Amino acid sequence: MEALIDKDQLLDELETPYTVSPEAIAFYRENGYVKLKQVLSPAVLSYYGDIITDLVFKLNTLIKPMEERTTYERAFLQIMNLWREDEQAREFVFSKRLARIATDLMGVEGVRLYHDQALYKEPSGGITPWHADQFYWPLASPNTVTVWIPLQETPMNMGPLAFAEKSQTVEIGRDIEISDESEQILSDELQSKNFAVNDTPFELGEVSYHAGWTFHRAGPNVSDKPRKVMTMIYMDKDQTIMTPRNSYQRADHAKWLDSFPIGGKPESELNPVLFSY
Ligand SMILES: O=C(O)CCC(=O)C(=O)O
Repeated sequence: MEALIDKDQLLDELETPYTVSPEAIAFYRENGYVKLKQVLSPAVLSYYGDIITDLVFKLNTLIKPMEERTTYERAFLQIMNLWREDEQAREFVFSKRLARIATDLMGVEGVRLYHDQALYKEPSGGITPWHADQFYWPLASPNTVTVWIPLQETPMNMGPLAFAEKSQTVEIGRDIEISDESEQILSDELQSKNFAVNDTPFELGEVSYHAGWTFHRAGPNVSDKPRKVMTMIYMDKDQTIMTPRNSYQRADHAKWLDSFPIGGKPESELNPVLFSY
């Protein structure tokens, strides 16, 4: 007999605070990322994971065979702002538990959503090349953070997310988009500067938070199952929009910030405050 799902209990979990230890906060601020265990229960991951997976396969338009894809296209199926598509996806994305952790790690008063995205690395999917996310965002301060939520246990053969520790503080490669070139240049740079890399599996329920300027990558998925991941990108609620520096930032300004005025806060309905003290 199938177990009955207590929806109120799932919703309650998404709202309930998770205590981030002072050590975890210090680790995040020093290293530009942190991995936290037992943030979400198997029940929440299974219930919302199914909803997210259905949306990914319904909305995905990338159906070319792997051999015909670019490196970026081989890395994952990327479906954005699921919260605008489905009421239950919105419940997950609007989790106060997850937004509060982002707030505590950055040490700000509250956070807004930049956007969410599901990142599904298919079986035989390739590497995610080294990159830093904030290259893509026209946001003035470095107070941005992404929560990376694997919807299943993620051993090394599925391509867990890996981080170059303390790399958020160095101004290398900040003008490089995700590509074979970024993988080559950044792995050489990061190695020559002796950055330690954390490349470890994720348990079920474990999530990571990484800062917008922290360099990260992921290996290929050589397993026979998709590596299903949901992410939310948060920004300090007092973040401001800056003049876009490249074509990606111009596109993001229109798409994710509703072209709100440069110099002001991103206060459009696309960027709700998800947690505030
Ligand atoms: O999931 C991946 O492979 C890459 C994730 C990533 O780059 C991100 O969430 O910023």
